[in-house]
Amino acid sequence: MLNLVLFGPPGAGKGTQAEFLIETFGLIHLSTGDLLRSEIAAGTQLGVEAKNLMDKGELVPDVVVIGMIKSKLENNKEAKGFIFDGFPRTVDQAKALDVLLNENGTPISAMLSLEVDKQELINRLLSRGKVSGRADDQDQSIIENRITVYGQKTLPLIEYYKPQGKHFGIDGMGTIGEIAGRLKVTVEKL
Ligand code: B4P
Repeated sequence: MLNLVLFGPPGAGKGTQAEFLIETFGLIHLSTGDLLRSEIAAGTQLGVEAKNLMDKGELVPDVVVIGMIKSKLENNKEAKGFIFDGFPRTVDQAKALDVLLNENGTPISAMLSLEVDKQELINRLLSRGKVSGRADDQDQSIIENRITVYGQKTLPLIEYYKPQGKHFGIDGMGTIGEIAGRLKVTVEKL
C-alpha cells in the first residue's frame, strides 16, 4: 500500500500532478481543497464557514479538515493507497493523520514536496483565477497571504517528515509533463 502526501505551496501543481499520480499508481485522491469547495457548492454550514476563511487565504480549522479526512478513510477501507493533496497543512494535521493511518495499519510512504519560485506561483494562480472563478485566485494580495500562511503554518511540516526519511524534494518548475516524470521516478523507487 502506498500513501503519498503531495506537498507544496499554493499553485505548486498539487491538484494538477495528483491527477497523473492517480492514473499511474491507482490511488485514491483526497484533496481537502476539493472537499471544502464541495461543501461550499452544497451550501452547508461547514461550507459557509470555510468560504469566509478560504476567500481571505486563511486555513480552515484543523478539526474540520481532520474530520473530513477521517470519514473519507473510513469509507475507502479497500483502497490500494491514497494521495493526500493539500493535507496535512499543519503539524497537528500531520499528527492526526498518523493516528488515523496507524489504525489502518499503513503509515505515510513519502512526502513529495513540489518546489516552485514565488513569482511562478503567483503567475499560475492569477492565470487560473481568470477562468476558475475561485475568489482566492483573483487578487494578488490574497495569493500573497496564502503564500505567507504556507510559510508560517505548512512549511514546518518538512521538518516533521524529514527525520522520518520521508521527505522528497521535487523540482516543480517546468512543464506539467516534465514534473510528472520526476514524480514517477521518485515514486517508483519507494
Ligand atoms: P487548495 O485547493 O489545496 O489549493 P492550492 O493550494 O491553490 O493548490 P491546487 O492544488 O489547487 O493548485 P495547483 O497547484 O495544482 O486549497 C485552497 C484553500 O482551501 C486553502 O487556501 C485553505 O483555505 C483551504 N484548505 C485546503 N486544505 C486545507 C487544510 N488541509 N487545512 C486547512 N485549510 C485547507 O495548480 C495551480 C494552477 O497552476 C493551475 O491552474 C494549474 O493548471 C497550473 N499549473 C500547475 N502545474 C503547472 C505547470 N507545471 N506549469 C504551468 N502551470 C501549472
